[in-house]
Amino acid sequence: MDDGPAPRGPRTERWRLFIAAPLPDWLREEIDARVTPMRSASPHARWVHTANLHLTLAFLGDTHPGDVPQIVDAMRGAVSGRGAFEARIAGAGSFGGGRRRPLVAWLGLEPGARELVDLMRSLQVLLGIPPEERSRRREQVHLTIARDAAPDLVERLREIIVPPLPAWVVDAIWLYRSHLGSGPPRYEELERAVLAGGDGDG
Ligand code: 2AM
Repeated sequence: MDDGPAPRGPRTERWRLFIAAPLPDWLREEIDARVTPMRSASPHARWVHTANLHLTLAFLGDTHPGDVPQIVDAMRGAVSGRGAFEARIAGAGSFGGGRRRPLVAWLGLEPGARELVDLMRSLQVLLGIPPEERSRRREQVHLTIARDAAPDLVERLREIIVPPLPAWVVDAIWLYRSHLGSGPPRYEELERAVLAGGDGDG
């Protein structure tokens, strides 16, 4: 049966959404200062733009804008009863690295990883993400620094976090809309859910 042309207009509008814990400006700048010398040594890697450094908790992908209120409800449910917590960048690692899966180099977190995984799991349940989509990789709390990276870049990342970066307080999670274009993506802050005791201003 011919269903005719697909409906157009607002009903088919999709926003590329994700939920993440942001990093305070001073921390992004500090990471940038330490990573900058690495960029010129590895110009072929795709380096995450400093303004875009974040800790992803859930990637929602193309989503109908009308679903945003439910997503925000899930975020509020996930933070409910949870306090703001301390986090610090610690360790480095990678995903992929095979021919078909280019290496993603990231910095880890300790303390703060356990709390972020708890938040991730709550979000997955409240957002109705099916268990088969809850991969271990996504549960590895990570701050992506570069994609299409060379393997030695992970070693270099371990070196740049000596001396350690200062800790900060994670006090909110944000729903972001990602605008893709020719340059780095632009992340628009849509809504936030504040953890108990936080003001959400980073
Ligand atoms: P990550 O690099 O922190 O793992 C915004 O696009 C964020 O969503 C990215 O930084 C990435 O998180 C995650 N993301 C992007 N595309 C994705 C996909 N197809 N599947 C899962 N996560 C994705």
